[in-house]
Amino acid sequence: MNIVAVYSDKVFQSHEKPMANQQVIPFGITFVATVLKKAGHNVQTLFISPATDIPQAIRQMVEEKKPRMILFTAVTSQYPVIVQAAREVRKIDPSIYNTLGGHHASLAPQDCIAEEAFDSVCVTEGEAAALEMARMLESGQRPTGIENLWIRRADGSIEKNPMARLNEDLDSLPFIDRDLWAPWMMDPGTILPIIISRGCPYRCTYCTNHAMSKLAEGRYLRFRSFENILAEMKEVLERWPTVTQIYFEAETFGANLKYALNFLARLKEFNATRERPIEWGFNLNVTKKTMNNQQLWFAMQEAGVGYVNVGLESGSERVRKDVLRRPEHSNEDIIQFCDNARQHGVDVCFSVLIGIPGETLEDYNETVDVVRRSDPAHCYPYILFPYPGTDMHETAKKMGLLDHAIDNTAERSRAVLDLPGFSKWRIQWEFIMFHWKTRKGSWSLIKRMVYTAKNGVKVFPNLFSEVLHIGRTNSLARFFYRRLSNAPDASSV
Ligand code: B12
Ligand code: SF4
Repeated sequence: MNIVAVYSDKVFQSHEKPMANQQVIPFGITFVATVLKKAGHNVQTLFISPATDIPQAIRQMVEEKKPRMILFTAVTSQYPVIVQAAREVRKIDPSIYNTLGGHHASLAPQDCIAEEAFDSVCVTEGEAAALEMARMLESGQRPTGIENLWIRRADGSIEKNPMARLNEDLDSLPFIDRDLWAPWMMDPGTILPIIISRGCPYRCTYCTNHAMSKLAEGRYLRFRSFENILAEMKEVLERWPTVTQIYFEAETFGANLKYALNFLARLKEFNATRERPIEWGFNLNVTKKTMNNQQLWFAMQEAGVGYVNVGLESGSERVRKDVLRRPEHSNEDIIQFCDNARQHGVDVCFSVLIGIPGETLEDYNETVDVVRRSDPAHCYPYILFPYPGTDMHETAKKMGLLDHAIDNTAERSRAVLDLPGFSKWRIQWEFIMFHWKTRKGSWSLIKRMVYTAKNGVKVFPNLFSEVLHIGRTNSLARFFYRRLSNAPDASSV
């Protein structure tokens, strides 16, 4: 059966090849598409960006690929785009079966199934549900009685099926089929991500994990075995021998320290067999288990870990503990963590939230101070966006911050909440001025200016994408950008 998987994003690299590299492959829908392909279906993809003429792209896709079923996925901010695409499909051929999955669908299924352009909505994991849907459609039946699915019946009523247990054996899943996105990708052979786990043991209020963990029975935090990951690594490196970096996607690598230490020892062995060692990257939380753990730092150095992504989120200990429910640590711990990383040759890349409900300008100034004192190699500021289904969304609602519709066109770079102690305009200003303030004394004036201008442009994602497009297609612009900012790549956002 012909099936098309549709994914959208607010940023594009160039009009012809909107996806930068494998780092932006959406794992969720790709797992679903891969199991369908392995079951013998003809699965193709469509990527939608702000440069896409949606009616025209959908018409062309329907005419050329003749799908019987379309898989849609969306984060909250992309949902309106995906709805528009699904409605276009309906207009052209109402017999095509539209199904939606992903985090927004899982956490707001009642809203999504109310949208008539979708025939069904998948809550949490979708591999088994999609296989069953495709089997029924292929045999001429209307999908019904499938676990994890909310299905619109012919009479318009909604069938809410029970939830399946989470898949606790991640090794049972196939390796994602990365070639599915090849037609849209600019640079598949430089850096690639490998997903090594699902779930997270923490319950941060602004993240979807605490909400997702309540939806289905079964162990929420699951890891793949190293053997299984190694087999995927070998396969992808054979396919793209030019790859120099592998990013292991796990919510937090240090969640299971025994697993992490064994993993690093195996990576060291792996790199020892290679002429050109691979640089590794992970997500890592600052916790009592990780921050001063010399065994862990030494193991990372030996394995060739180049960088770790760390969620600082706020420099206010009160905001971290009482508002964000972050794993507990002090600001001094973070500074020590960064020192440890430097000593072991590991770059730290912070992410920081600005405009958190309950945050004041004074709290935010503490963030600036902690970033300055920690001096991480990279630091990305994001403006908080409250996702439906999360505790943070409830807090924002109770504070009366969501009484108006919120703008989702520039998620995380455009201020959406007007806080009592931190106005919307001030949040926006601080986002733009982030590098200017935090890198005073550590970066050159010109580099601070380039990064400040870059954050200013990010407030307008279409403009930002057009700048990326010029940077990608014009070698002079690319040269100057690199010289001025000392940035690894124009695509790094
Ligand atoms: C890797 C990752 C990325 C990658 C890949 C993007 C992607 N869409 O996968 C990158 C770096 C590009 C990225 C970017 C962004 N991300 Co992100 N990302 C993640 C992360 C850490 C892992 C996602 C993942 O692979 N999970 C594992 C897979 C297997 O699970 P899954 O995605 O849930 O998929 C399963 C089911 O949902 C379902 N399913 C999914 N799609 C479909 C479709 C159909 C038809 C069916 C039947 C089933 C189905 O089946 C899948 C397999 O079982 C999650 C956090 C998390 N807990 O998952 C955040 C997360 C998904 N990201 C998030 C956000 C907000 C973003 C950005 C908007 C950030 C930004 N401002 O730039 C962008 C949006 C990109 C986009 N256009 O979607 C939020 C979404 C919250 C929300 N409710 O909207 C999350 C949940 C993190 C958070 N803060 O809570 N992200
Ligand atoms: S540690 Fe990270 S992934 Fe885990 S719940 Fe907190 S924000 Fe989400």
